[in-house]
Amino acid sequence: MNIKKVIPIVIIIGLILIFNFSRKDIISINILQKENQQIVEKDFIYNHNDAISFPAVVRSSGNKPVETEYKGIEMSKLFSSLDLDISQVEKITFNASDGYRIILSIEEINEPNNVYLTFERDGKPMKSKRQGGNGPFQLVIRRDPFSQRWIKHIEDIILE
Ligand SMILES: Nc1nc2c(c(=O)[nH]1)N[C@H]1C(S)=C(S)[C@@H](COP(=O)(O)O)O[C@H]1N2
Ligand SMILES: [Mo]
Repeated sequence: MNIKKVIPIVIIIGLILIFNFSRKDIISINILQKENQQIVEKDFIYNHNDAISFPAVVRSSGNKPVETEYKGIEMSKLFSSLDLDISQVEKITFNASDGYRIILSIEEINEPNNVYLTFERDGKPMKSKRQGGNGPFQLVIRRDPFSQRWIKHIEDIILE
């Protein structure tokens, strides 16, 4: 291959790399209830008045349990701040970008200090799956110590 053929290929590869690294994830969550859809932006969540920090033990496969600090909003408080009427809701489905899904009952969501939508771990915003993190948003169920239902990369929340 001569140099005149190689240069355009190198330029194209370079452009693809630049494009990929500069691409920003759109950070938001979709909340769906019947025919209504609400997009909750990251700024609303990051600056929420009810966000608190709490300790948790993270059990990730292949690793020792680690003590961490999560920051998040109690799910029931997030719903009230969004003016959602959850009086008729029985179950809440969480869908993640990797296809993982969990369903919680409204009773569990309403248990005090249990179910949190988290966005920060050890003082840093959680990274997306593409960037190798658990975020941007992860559910943390404090009374579920084995963390199978701590769904990472939440995309949609469906109220039924
Ligand atoms: N989106 C998503 N969340 C998830 C999972 C998953 O595969 N995808 N696995 C669950 C399980 S079984 C556990 S034990 C914890 C920790 O998973 P990890 O071992 O992949 O870190 O995350 C939970 N949340
Ligand atoms: Mo697991």
